[in-house]
Amino acid sequence: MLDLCGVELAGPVLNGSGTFDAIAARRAFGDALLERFPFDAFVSKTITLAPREGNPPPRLWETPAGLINSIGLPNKGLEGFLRSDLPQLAQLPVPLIVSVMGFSHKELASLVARVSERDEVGLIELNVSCPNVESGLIMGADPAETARAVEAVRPLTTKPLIVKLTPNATEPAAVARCAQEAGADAISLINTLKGMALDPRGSGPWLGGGTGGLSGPAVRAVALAQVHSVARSVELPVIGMGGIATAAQAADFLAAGARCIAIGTESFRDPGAARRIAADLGEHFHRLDMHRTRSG
Ligand code: RRO
Repeated sequence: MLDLCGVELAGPVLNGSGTFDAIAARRAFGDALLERFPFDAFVSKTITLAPREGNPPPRLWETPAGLINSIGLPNKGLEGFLRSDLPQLAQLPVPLIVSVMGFSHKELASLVARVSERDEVGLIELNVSCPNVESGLIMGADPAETARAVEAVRPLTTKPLIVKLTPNATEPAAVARCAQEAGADAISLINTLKGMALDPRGSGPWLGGGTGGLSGPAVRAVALAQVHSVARSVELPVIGMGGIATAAQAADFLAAGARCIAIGTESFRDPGAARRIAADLGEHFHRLDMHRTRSG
């Protein structure tokens, strides 16, 4: 068993928020999904206070070894989530992490307070790093803004708060330190890197949202460097992700200091990826033991 902020997990493999639709997978695979659930904790797609349609299409662009998305947070809104999604996610056989994003402190406070009332929720992830919002501003790119957001919601819940960092920051470790001082319980990173593709038939943007967020193997080296730096800068547990597609790569993130790892884009290519990676991870533990012995 592994401890994540007082919540027991059977292993270190999570999903990246928004990269595995457990409700649709349950519809497709039935109870077989629950019997062989791929993750040790499940992170919901980010929810907002009001329902959102998301960005206009096209929403995806494939790059060499990566994917740019501009999904734009489509979701049922807080009340719709609590009414229809949460009861279904609560049936999953692993702890539940609900990802929330507010466009203001007031919105974030409502989200955290209401989600926190529900016993089905184990932890709350504050997504301060979505690249696909109309304003173009990423709150988590600024250490002081991040601290203010965490301070605003910390008194509202006793559940562990995970702060999801953006790689689009000058110094992610500085943001992580501010999140820690403001009362965060864990840090997750990376969200996607801001990217763009042009329409091959013209000179305008391909994506309906203009720009998007790059993920997949293309970002893995960036993610690994940031996880390594953040894990050395805070005492909090770190959930590392960014382009992990094999157990050896997952082990790299654990060796870099992550307590848990998350599988994102690889699950779109292979929905069985997380199970494969979890099963193969054991072969790499001797390397992690060596790392822990070396780093004391
Ligand atoms: O919905 C999205 O477009 C989205 C979100 Br909320 C996020 O956090 N990261 C991302 O790449 N896309």
